[in-house]
Amino acid sequence: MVDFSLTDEQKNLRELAHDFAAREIRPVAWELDRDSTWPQAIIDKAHEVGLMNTHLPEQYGGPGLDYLDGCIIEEELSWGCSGVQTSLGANGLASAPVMLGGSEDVKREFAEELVAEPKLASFCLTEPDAGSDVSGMRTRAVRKGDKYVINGSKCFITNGSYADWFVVYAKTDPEAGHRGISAFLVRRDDTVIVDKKEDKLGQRASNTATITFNETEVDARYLLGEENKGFKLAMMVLDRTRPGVAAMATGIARAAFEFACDYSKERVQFGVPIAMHQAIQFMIADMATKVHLSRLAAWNSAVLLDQGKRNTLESSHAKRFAADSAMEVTTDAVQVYGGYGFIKDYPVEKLMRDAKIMQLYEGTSQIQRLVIARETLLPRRIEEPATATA
Ligand code: COS
Repeated sequence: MVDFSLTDEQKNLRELAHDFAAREIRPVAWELDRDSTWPQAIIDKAHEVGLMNTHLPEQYGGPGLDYLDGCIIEEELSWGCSGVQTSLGANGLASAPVMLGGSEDVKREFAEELVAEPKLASFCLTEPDAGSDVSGMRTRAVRKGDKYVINGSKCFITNGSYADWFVVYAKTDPEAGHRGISAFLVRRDDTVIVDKKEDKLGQRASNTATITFNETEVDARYLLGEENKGFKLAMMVLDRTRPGVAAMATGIARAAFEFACDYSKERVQFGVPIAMHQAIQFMIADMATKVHLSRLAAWNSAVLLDQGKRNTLESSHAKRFAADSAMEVTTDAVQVYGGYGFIKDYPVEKLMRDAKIMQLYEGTSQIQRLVIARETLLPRRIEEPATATA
């Protein structure tokens, strides 16, 4: 039976996340955006109330929430501010490859630390010359005895300046293309250098940095999954995190839609509130449809994961549609506000700037179309390693 109604537990979770967003995030969101301020106080509180590390399994001390629960939380927190949610949620992206490929001891060590304290972890895949083309990466990991030595630079790393742990993808067999990449869990030490904090268009409350690994030594037990199987691990991670990005995009779009509805009922032109004009009503109607369908697509791609099914196609549908919709809805919200929409005293221009990254990170909208086209035209059976538990 197909049933989109939430359980009482899920409704409570949504209420908890919404109250947190309304009380702790919304009131400071525009100020954090203006000054590009790191939201440490919010991170500490979110950790305290259990809104971080939600996918970490109960056996390692985590809350053990499922992917649909994650989407519900991510939409609400992004409704508050998606820059803050990106800071809160990046541990989910970094912990996915650990839960998929780490040994029992490594999973426990990593998860227990994140649960005990508001520590942060970053996912280091992208490089200056290897964005969409993951296998073009140049970072090298060379085995020396019971260690690997990593050299290279990663860019656009969320929480990079503050992370205690990094999941780093590196070439272990440079001649083998995507079959020569491995993933490692790396603790911050003085060989891990933060080169640059980016000054961004949107999501200015999140930290995005370039990180260089300079002769960084990693214990071989921190190899995640098998050597040279890191590309597949990265793809499996993105299948698991793209539903959450779609939910975040839904949260941004919903915020813009609500602002536009309220404003259209207040703003009077030609003697009536502009909501009385059909030109505005049709924009509001399209915005409502896009928010609704984005949420359904995000939930559908998450539920498949919760059922233990592969969701590559559905997560790309959801990420692509919700990201593009967030861009369209926020742009239309600015339009509903007219000239005021373009001014920073009004709330919607921030949302339009924030929405842009949804079409870029965790795979651009073009990469999602590539995946959708391949899954549609040439569907292939992908064997996932037996270690897959997350
Ligand atoms: N799950 C498991 N395995 C997968 C997979 C998935 N979703 N998608 C691909 N694979 C496997 C393939 O089966 C293939 O395996 P074999 O080595 O056994 O042949 C291998 O991975 C390579 O796949 P493919 O040929 O499709 O790789 P491409 O180099 O063409 O890259 C894209 C595919 C473009 C889809 C991929 O590189 C990608 O997603 N890029 C975007 C990266 C991204 O999102 N970056 C954002 C930074 S993270 S915040």
